[in-house]
Amino acid sequence: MRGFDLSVYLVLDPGLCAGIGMVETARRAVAGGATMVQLRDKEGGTARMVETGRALMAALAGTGARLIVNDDVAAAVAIGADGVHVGQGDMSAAEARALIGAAAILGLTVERPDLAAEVDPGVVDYVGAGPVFATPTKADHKTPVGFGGLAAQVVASPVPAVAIGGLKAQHAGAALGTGARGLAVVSAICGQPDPEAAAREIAAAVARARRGG
Ligand code: TZP
Ligand code: MG
Repeated sequence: MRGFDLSVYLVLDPGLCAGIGMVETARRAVAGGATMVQLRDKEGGTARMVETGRALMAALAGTGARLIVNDDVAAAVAIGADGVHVGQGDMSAAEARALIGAAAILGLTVERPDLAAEVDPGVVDYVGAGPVFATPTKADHKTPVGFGGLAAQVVASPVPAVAIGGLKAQHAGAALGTGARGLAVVSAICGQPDPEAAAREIAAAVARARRGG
């Protein structure tokens, strides 16, 4: 499997990134220290995903940041993305793994400790755990679990976890204190006046948290 670093995981949203666009947002965020980028476009359809995804691959080439595609495995394959992220209501992790191959990175959303405990580490590479806080970014998100609930999911998971849901740089200490490896964010970077600075602030907070302070 390709190596990956969950420290600063940017989830793109076409609406929130509308100003400078998803590709430019990702480029600037990675310049600021984002380590992973997820293309998440619920309305665009596969053709738009593939077009944007190819532009993202070009923008991220040589940076070391990984490109993950949300839900659309066919798009991920067409893009040649580094991996795929599926949720509980999507294609099963086993099915996604069969389609993307052994070398790709596979992420799975877990929303409860029992779902985290069911994860097969031979199939799934990382989990997205949360939502920590309520967020307007995802209208249908599950009941927020707070850092206590996050910890329960992280501890139950046999694979590394990235925390998600309303997170900002100031939450890095609490999130990493649960054992999570990083912060997944949308609005803390997308639509910010300076996405590079926003990513840099989160990266610095994660690095500080990892040092224990
Ligand atoms: N999954 C759970 S919460 C969420 C997703 C995709 C959205 C997080 O967005 P934000 O703006 O970082 O709160
Ligand atoms: Mg999904």
